[in-house]
Amino acid sequence: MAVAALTVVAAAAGCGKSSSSTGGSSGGSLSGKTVELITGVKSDPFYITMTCAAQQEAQKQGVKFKADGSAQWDVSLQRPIIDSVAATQPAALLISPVDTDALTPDIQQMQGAGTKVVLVDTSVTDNSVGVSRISSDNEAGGKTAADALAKEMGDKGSAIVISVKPGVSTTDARIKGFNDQMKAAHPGITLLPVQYDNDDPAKATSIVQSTIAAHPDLGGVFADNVNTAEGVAAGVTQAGKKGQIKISAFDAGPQQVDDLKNGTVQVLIAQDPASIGRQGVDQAVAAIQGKSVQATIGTDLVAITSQNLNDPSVSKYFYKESC
Ligand code: T6T
Repeated sequence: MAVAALTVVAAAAGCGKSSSSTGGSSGGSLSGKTVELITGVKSDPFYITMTCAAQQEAQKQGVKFKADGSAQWDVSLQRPIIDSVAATQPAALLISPVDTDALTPDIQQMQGAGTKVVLVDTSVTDNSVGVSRISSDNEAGGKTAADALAKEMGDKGSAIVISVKPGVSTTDARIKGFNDQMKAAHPGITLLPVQYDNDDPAKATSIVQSTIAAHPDLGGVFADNVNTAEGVAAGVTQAGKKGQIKISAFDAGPQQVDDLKNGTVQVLIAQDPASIGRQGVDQAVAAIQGKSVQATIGTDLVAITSQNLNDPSVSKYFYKESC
């Protein structure tokens, strides 16, 4: 598949589906109302980019804004943040839950107390949670990553997916999209079992090294998010396999973009976290005012390679490390 086509396919996935419902009955003015954002991991450039845009939008809309997130991708670290935010009874909560089920009761309790909940990026399986859900089409992104990686691998050799943890809506969908597409369209590639790194780059590096030792025909890795991709790139480089073992990765953090520029990584599937944050605030504000909200919103995905990374319409998707 040509690079230009890749970009179009992935961007088309961002069209998403949307439907409307009413934001509830609390209604009224925005004066003194607070919108809180709780992200998956505070230091992750994806979430920093989302937070910066949400903060700007909140200012524009005239609501107070606060943001927090845990130091690591961990239910036991995110739960106390949710519970302490619940005690302040914000008008709205934007949240990226780090698990599809474990935090549902905590979020539901806030929702029951009147806070308008908007799920940003990740979601939960219980459909009664949240007035709106905003994310990339992660399954479509995984499919695009599979086609790009298979092309780089010449449709042969072994490939592995390295992901964060099971039970994360976004990364689970990426794995599904990737594996389904590999099986359907690239039968020459042997898919190894998925491995998980707990969002720890050092663990991703060691998984790559042990996989290379166990499978000398390893030709490609799909790295499922920012930290995983950073660790995978380091592992491939340290093994002396830069450029030989191909990498397709989700996201476009600063280190990932450097790794694309220096030839360690071949394709990045960038999301649009700024749009997720901005639209999250807009939906929260609509819900606070009792106006109509969109139940689901899909945001853009763009495939970035060495051939298009200098194009401003592509580089605008690079993530930030500060506002
Ligand atoms: O890939 C993003 C996000 O979409 C995912 O839910 C968790 O990881 C990231 O934050 C990137 O590290």
